[in-house]
Amino acid sequence: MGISMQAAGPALQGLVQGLQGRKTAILGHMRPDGDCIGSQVALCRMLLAAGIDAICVNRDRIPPNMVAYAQGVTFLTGDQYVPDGRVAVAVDCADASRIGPDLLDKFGGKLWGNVDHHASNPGYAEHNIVVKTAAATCHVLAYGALRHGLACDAATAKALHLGIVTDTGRFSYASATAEVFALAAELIERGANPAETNFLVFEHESRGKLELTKRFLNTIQFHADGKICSGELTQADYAATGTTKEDKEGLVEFPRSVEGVEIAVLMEEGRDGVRGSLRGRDPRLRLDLLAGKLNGGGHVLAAGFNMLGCTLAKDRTRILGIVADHYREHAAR
Ligand SMILES: [Mn+2]
Repeated sequence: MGISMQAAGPALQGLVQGLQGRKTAILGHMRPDGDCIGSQVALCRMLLAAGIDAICVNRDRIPPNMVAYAQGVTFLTGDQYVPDGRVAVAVDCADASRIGPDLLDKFGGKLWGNVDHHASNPGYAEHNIVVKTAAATCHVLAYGALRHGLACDAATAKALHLGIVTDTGRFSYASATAEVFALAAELIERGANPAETNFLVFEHESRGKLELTKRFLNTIQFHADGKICSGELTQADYAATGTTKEDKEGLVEFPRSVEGVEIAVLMEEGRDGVRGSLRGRDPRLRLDLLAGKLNGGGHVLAAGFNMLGCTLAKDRTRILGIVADHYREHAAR
C-alpha cells in the first residue's frame, strides 16, 4: 500500500474535508522525534485553520528542545488525555502499535486517519495517506500545503521545516532530493528559520548529555577486525549525569560513523534486561534479521532488540557473539 506524492495532495484535502465537524486528536509515536512533533503540529494547525476542533496527543512528552514548535496548539501526554469523543489521526507512525497501547485504547483501538512515509506502513486506518518515497511525514504535509493549498502560516512552516530537517539528517541523506530542497525554500519564504531551528534543536544539549556522551565513548570497543563497534550505557550512567533515556538519542552515530565499521551496536542495561540499537550501512547485512535473533526487530539498516533478564556483565559476550556470527554469515553472501 502507499500512494504517490501527486495523489497525496488531493487526499490531504479530502482528509481535512472529511474531518469537518469531527473533534480530532492527532497522535504521534512513542519517544517522539522532530518529524513526529512537526507533523502533529502542522496538521493540527491546518485543521484549526479549517475550523476543526483539533488537539495533539502523544504517549510521551515533547522533547524539551522542540517545545517551542508546539506553541499555539494544545499538546497533551497520554496520561493527561481524557477520552472526549475525538477521532484519531496518526502521523509518522509505521504501525498502530507505535502510538502505545494505553493511548490507542483511549480511542477504542480505532484510527480514522494515517499520514506517514514509512515503507512498512500497512495502512492501518480508515483513511491512509502513506507516501513511501517521501523524506518525512512533514514532506508529505508540506507538499499538501504548498502545492494543494492547505493552510500554512509561519508557525506551520516552522513545524514542517523541523520535520524535514530532522528526518533528512539536516538535508544530508539520500532522501534530501531537489524537490525536498525546493519545498524547504518555500517554507523559509513562509517563515521557517534554519538558523533558529539549528540553534533550538541541535545546540541546546545539556551538560548532562555531554557527560553521558563521555561515558558512552569510554566504553567503545571494536570486534570482528573492526567491522563491529559497540558502546554501552547503564542506569548508573543516567543517574550520575542526571540524564534520561531520551538523552541516548544520536549516540549510536559515533560507532556507526567510523570508517570500516559495518554494524554499530549500542547496548543499554536497564532494570529488566539489556536493550540495544543496531545501525548499519549495507542492506545485505539485514539488521532486521539480526535483531530477530536478539528478541527484537526493525528495518534493514536500523533495528533494535530487548533481551529481558540479561545483564551486560553476564551476557555482553554472548550478545556480541551473535552479532559477529550474523555479520560473518551475511558478509560472506
Ligand atoms: Mn518520519
